[in-house]
Amino acid sequence: MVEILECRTLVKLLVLCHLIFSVAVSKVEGRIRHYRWDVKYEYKSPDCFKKLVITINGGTPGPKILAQQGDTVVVELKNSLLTENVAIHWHGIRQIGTPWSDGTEGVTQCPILPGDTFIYKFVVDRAGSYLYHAHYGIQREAGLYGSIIVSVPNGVSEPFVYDYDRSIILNDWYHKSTFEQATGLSSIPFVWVGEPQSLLINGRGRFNCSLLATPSLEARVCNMTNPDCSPYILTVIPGKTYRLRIGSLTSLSALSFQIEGHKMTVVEADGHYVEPFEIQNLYIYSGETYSVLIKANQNPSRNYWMTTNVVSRKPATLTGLAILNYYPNYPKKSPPTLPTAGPLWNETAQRLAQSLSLKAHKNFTHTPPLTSDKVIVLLNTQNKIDGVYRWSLNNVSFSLPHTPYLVALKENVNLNRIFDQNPPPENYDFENYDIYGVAENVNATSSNGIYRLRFNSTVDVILQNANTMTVNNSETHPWHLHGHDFWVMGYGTGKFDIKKDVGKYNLVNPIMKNTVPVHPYGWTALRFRADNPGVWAFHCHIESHFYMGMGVVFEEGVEKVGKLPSSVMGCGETKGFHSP
Ligand SMILES: *[C@@H]1O[C@H](CO)[C@@H](O)[C@H](O)[C@H]1NC(C)=O
Ligand SMILES: *[C@@H]1O[C@H](CO)[C@@H](O)[C@H](O)[C@H]1NC(C)=O
Ligand SMILES: *[C@@H]1O[C@H](CO)[C@@H](O)[C@H](O)[C@H]1NC(C)=O
Ligand SMILES: *[C@@H]1O[C@H](CO)[C@@H](O)[C@H](O)[C@H]1NC(C)=O
Ligand SMILES: *[C@@H]1O[C@H](CO)[C@@H](O)[C@H](O)[C@H]1NC(C)=O
Ligand SMILES: *[C@@H]1O[C@H](CO)[C@@H](O)[C@H](O)[C@H]1NC(C)=O
Ligand SMILES: *[C@@H]1O[C@H](CO)[C@@H](O)[C@H](O)[C@H]1NC(C)=O
Ligand SMILES: *[C@@H]1O[C@H](CO)[C@@H](O)[C@H](O)[C@H]1NC(C)=O
Ligand SMILES: [Cu+2]
Repeated sequence: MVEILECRTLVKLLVLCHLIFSVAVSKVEGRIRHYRWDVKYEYKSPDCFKKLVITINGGTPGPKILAQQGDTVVVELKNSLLTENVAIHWHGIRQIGTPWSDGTEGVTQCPILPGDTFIYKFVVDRAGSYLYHAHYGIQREAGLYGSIIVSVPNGVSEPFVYDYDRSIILNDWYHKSTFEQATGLSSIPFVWVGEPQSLLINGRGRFNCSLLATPSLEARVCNMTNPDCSPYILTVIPGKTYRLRIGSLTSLSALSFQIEGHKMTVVEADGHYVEPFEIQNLYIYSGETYSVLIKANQNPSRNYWMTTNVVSRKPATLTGLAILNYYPNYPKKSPPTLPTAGPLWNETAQRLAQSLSLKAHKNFTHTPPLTSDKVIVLLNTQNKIDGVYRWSLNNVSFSLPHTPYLVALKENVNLNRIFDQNPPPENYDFENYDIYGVAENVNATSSNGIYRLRFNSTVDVILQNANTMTVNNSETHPWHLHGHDFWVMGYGTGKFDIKKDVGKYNLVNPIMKNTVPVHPYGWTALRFRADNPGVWAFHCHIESHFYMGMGVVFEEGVEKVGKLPSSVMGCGETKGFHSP
């Protein structure tokens, strides 16, 4: 088989070579989707306020990856950030057989150095709506993200029909740099950046420049007529049905999304078909994707607001706005109404109800194993270590090693020098922990130990929420598992009861997902099969929370992993392994 790397050396023949390669393999294993990305800092004004953002080929969000099930995606990524490392995670792609392409710095690869070009190569093995984003420090917040759309194979139909397909990425946006924010998170005293300045819909938002201390002096920095921040406009043809693929990559916020005057029917979640249900507002957590169908069946002579607003935290951010426009009428005109107010931020019961409504489509149900081999309860708490604010699981706050686990474990280097060989606590006494109060002693410990799972065993993870270090406060955490989809076995409020709650699991039609929220003072139960050889992060998708230790790492079947490309090595204890 022709190797893509060989193609690369024939610079002049690249296109031809690529074509031959694509044709040669198209029958057997899908096409190659080749992308060349240049990642760099540029001045942009996504919400009218000019700041340094990370772009891919000049844009944020970056280019949309379009592929068909079975295709191989090749992304040749050049790090042109000059003074900053980078790594990109392909969120929702399981990386079966290519765990080194997961893009998780410290877990599956060394960071990509400034000036270096790194090649990600992986198969998109299941149709659906996915995302990609930076996975190094809190770099995602600088604007390094985009979407991946995988279509069904030719001749295969989906359990719903639509005329057009559009994608919408939601994000929250800060004016402070990632460096300033990260430094604040690890400072004594703790420096918190606060609520985001704006919400972005497809990379566009609107910050009210009059809110700056000296608006007239800052007019060149914050300019509300800058075309960068004109709202996203979705133009629809009257009578047609649209599939909106909606993803969220917020750094902090849980969101609600709604379209004035239009109901939405949920049909897909994280690449799995959903038993359809109709909603007025979609609750969406960072790292999740949904497809909803909307019918363009309203009065076409006016425009409608599409809005997104913060839920779960007391909002201090203006509603994000976009416009739904009926062809061929006034595309740029603001709707005649005031933007629809979303649901109240503290309607936790409604959000739990929507989580519970998500069931696998009856024709696409994957029955979960009826029992599990291992149960891991993870108590989610906010803590301090040596006076620094942290998040912990079972009183242990996660820290990344300097040498990626995958490389360390696969190359049999001296593991003791790389990470703590004790696994995280397996039988932590969460039952006697008061989840409603602030702990008397908020100190926790730190570790980079990992869970080593028996290959192909069935693992249950129960996420148990609790109070933070603030009285009467519990936050929503969206948990994301790399390398797998899991079955969502159940949600509950209060303390998980191992005796009673296991009996209430949905064994009939649980949805499979890769990201799921644990609601305030509640629990969420997941089940997955440890059948993907590799080392996989499982973490809260709030950028600052993972940075502050809210994650764990699972290893399974690492001995079955194929030969690692040397491009993932070169840092820490693997310096010597970096050979061309
Ligand atoms: C589900 O499967 C049944 C039986 O094969 C079929 O009749 C029905 O049309 C399918 N429903 C959808 C929505 O695909
Ligand atoms: C922007 O803020 C100013 C000052 O608070 C306020 O008077 C104005 O109405 C705001 N404009 C918008 C569009 O929200
Ligand atoms: C604001 O942006 C508009 C449109 O790009 C431009 O014409 C105007 O000069 C800008 N104002 C300032 C103060 O830079
Ligand atoms: C929700 O928050 C509002 C203030 O933002 C408050 O008035 C209301 O009582 C709260 N509702 C619940 C159910 O806590
Ligand atoms: C928590 O840790 C700090 C130092 O980081 C220490 O001063 C304090 O005594 C500890 N608290 C308890 C209750 O152990
Ligand atoms: C967490 O660990 C710290 C440090 O070892 C200890 O002082 C504290 O009591 C532990 N807290 C809980 C709730 O287990
Ligand atoms: C994994 O376990 C399942 C169910 O027990 C079994 O059907 C399958 O063959 C196993 N796969 C491997 C690779 O061991
Ligand atoms: C916390 O909640 C409890 C129970 O609802 C209430 O009695 C108490 O006053 C609240 N405390 C604060 C500081 O809000
Ligand atoms: Cu979190």
